[in-house]
Amino acid sequence: IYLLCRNFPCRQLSHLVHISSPCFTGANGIRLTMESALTARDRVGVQDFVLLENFTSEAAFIENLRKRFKENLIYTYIGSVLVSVNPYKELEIYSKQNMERYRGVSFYEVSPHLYAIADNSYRSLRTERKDQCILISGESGAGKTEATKKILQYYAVTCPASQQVETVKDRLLQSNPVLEAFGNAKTLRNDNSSRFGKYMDVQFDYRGAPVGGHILNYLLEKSRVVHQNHGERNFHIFYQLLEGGEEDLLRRLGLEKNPQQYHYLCCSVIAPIYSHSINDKNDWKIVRRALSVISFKDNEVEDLLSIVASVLHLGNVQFAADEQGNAQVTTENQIKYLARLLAVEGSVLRDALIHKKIIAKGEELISPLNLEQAAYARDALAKAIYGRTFSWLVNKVNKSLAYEFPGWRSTTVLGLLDIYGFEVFQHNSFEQFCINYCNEKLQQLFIELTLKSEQEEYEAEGIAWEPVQYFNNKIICDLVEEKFKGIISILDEECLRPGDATDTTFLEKLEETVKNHPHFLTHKLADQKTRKSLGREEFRLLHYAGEVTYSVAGFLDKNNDLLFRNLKETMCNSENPIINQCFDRTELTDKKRPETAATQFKNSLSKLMEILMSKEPSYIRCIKPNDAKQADRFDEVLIRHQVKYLGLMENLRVRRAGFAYRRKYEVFLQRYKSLCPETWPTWDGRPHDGVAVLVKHLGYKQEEYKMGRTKIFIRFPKTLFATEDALEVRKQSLATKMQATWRGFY
Ligand code: AD9
Ligand code: MG
Repeated sequence: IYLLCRNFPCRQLSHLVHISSPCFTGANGIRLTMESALTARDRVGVQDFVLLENFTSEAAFIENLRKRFKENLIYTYIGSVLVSVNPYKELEIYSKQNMERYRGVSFYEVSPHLYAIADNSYRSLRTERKDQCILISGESGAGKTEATKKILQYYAVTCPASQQVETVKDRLLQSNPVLEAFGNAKTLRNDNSSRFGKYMDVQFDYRGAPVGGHILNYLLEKSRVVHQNHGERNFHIFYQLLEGGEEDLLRRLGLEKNPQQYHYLCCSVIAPIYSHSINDKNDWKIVRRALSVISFKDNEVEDLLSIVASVLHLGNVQFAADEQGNAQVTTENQIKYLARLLAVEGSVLRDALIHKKIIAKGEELISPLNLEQAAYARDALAKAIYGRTFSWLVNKVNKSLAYEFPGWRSTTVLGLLDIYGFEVFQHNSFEQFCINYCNEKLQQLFIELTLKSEQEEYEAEGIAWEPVQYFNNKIICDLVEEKFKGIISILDEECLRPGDATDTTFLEKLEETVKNHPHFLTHKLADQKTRKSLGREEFRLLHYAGEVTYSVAGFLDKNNDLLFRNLKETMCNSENPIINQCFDRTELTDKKRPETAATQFKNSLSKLMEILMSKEPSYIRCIKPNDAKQADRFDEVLIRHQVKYLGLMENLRVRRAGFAYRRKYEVFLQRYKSLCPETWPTWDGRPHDGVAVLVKHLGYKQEEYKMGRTKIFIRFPKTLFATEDALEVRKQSLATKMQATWRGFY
C-alpha cells in the first residue's frame, strides 16, 4: 500500500481501492487484487446504470441490480440519483472509517453510497451556499427511514464540532427514537413503519457545523390508536411503556404489564404483539435516554407518559345501555384513573363521554348518546389526545433544536424528507388514500425536477437537448386534488353537506363526477370482467405505483375528524400541562369550521412542495427486495415492478438521451491525466484546455463528445469504458512494475 501511495496520486489510489475493494479482504494480498480488478466489473456489475451497454433493457438493469445485491453492493447510481436496495441485514459499510472515505471526495471516485450523496449535498451547501434537500422515496419497508438516520449520523460524525454543536448533533440524532416511538408501528409491510411524514431541516452555520434543526410533521395515522389491522400493532410507545416501564411508574399510571389487558392493544387478539425484530424493553431505555437529551424534565416525562397511559385507560372504558337506550359508563375504575392522569374532573369527563353538546343560536343543547355514539366519542377523544400530543412532541423537539441565531450570521439549510411509503393492503382506507396521494406528489416532483434540471444543465452548458417521453403522473395528482372536481373536493363537499351524506353518497358523487377518468374505477363503472374484483363500497385508483382499491367506509368520519364539543371543553380544563397546551380555548369560540383532514393534508403537502422546489434536490430511490423482510432474497417480480413505477428506466433514458456521462473538466483531468504524457503528472493550463489535449491524445472522435462551458459531455458509455480500461491497463502495468520493485526490495 505504501508503494502504491508513492506511485499513484491519492485520489487515484482511492479509486483503485474502490474498484477492487471486494478483493482486498482476501488473504492473498495485492496480487489477487490486481488479477481480480479486470473481472470485477463482470462480477459486481456497473456502479452507474448509465454505463450499462444495453441501457434500454429492463432485464439488463435488473441483472445489474442482482449482481450487486449478491455482493452486498446495495447502492448503484443513475447519474447522480442513488438507487438503494434494502439488504435486510447489517452491512459493515456504515463505520466511521467508511464515513471518512467519503468526506470531501468527489462523487465518482468512491463506490456508490448514501454518504456520497450526503457529502455531495453538504459540499454544495458550503461552496454554493444554496439550501439543499435529500428526497428519499420508495414503498413501505424499502429503507427510507434507515437511510435518513444514516445520513444524519454521517453529518454528526463528519461535520465540524464544538461543545455547543455536539449538543445539537445529539439532539438531532436523539429526536429519532422519540418520534419513532410515538409515530412508528409494526405493519404487515414493515416492523418499524413510519405512520407520519417527516421533513427535517438541519441548519448549518458559516463553518459548516450543524447548529439547529426544525421538523415538519405530516398527518399521523391516528386511527391506529383505536384500531389495527390483523397482524399489526399500535404505536411502539404503548408496548415500550408496558414492557420497559419500572414497576413504580406503571403503578402510578395504573397500568398492568400485559398488553392483552388493553382493548386498544389487542384489537386483533391473535396478532403477534411481539416480533423478533422489535425489542420493546431495550427501545424503552433508548427512548427514556433520548427524552432527556432533548431536554425533557422529569415532570414533563411523567405528564407525557400519563397521556400515553390515559389512552390505554380510555380504550377500556365500557358502556351499557339504560332503559331508554342511552349509554352509561360501566367502568368507574377507568374514569378514576383517567381523571387523575388527564387532571380533569372525573364526573365531568364521564358526562362528556355519554352526552353531546351543541350550541345552536347561542343556546346549549345537551343530548344523551346511544352505545354506538358513546364508543365513537370515546375513540375520537383517544385519537385527538394522541394526535395532538404527537404534534406537541414535535414542537417540543423543535424547541430543543431551535438555533438562537446571532444576528448577522445566516445559516444554510439541508432538508431530509422521510415520508410513509406507497402502500397497498388487503383493506385500504382513508389513511392509505392520503399516504399514496403523498407519494404521487413526490413522484411528480421527482419527474419535474430531474427532467427540468437535466434540460437546464444542457442549456447552461450550451448543448442541444432531445426530449424524452415519460409518464407524467400529474393526471393522478389532479384527479385527487383538483378544485371542485377532484376526489378531495368531492369528499369535502359531502362532509359539509347537512343532512343525509354518507360514505355511499360520497361514492355516488365520485362516480358521477370522475366517471370517465382513466385512472378511476368503481364496481358500477367497471366492465363485466373487472367488476368481480370490486366491492360496491369501493373505488379503485390506478396509481403510478399500481392499482389500489379503497373502501369508502369511514372516509367521511375520518375526513371530518370531529370531536364533540363537551369533550373538547373538558380537555381545555385539564391541568395536565401538555393536554392544556394541546386543547386551546379559542377552538371553542371559533365560529369557522375547521379544515377537513384531507384538505389540511393537501395544503401542507403543497407547502412542502414549495419548500422542496426552492432547494437543490438530491434523490435516493429505495427498493424493497422481497415481501418477507428477509436478507439475501432478491424477488425479481417485486423488484421489476418497483423499477417500473419509480420510473428508473425513464430516468436512465433521460440521463442517456443526449450524453451518457458528464464530468467537470477538473475532475475528468484529475482522473485520466496519467494517460497522456502532456497532462501527466501535472497540467498547468486551464482544465478545459488540458481535457482538450487529453481527449485528442486518447483519440476521441468528434461525435463522441462535446465540450460544454464547465464540463465535458461524453455521448456513449463505450468511450468512457475504453478510457477506463486504458486506465486499468496502466495501473496494472504500474502494479507489475511495483511488484518487481518489491521483489528487488527484498
Ligand atoms: V415505511 O414507508 O416508513 O413503512 P421505510 O421507512 O422505507 O418504510 P425502513 O427504513 O423502516 O423502511 O426499513 C425497514 C427495515 O429494513 C428496517 O427496520 C431495517 O430492518 C431494514 N433496513 C432498511 N435499510 C437498511 C440498511 N441500509 N441496512 C440494514 C436495513 N437494514
Ligand atoms: Mg419509514
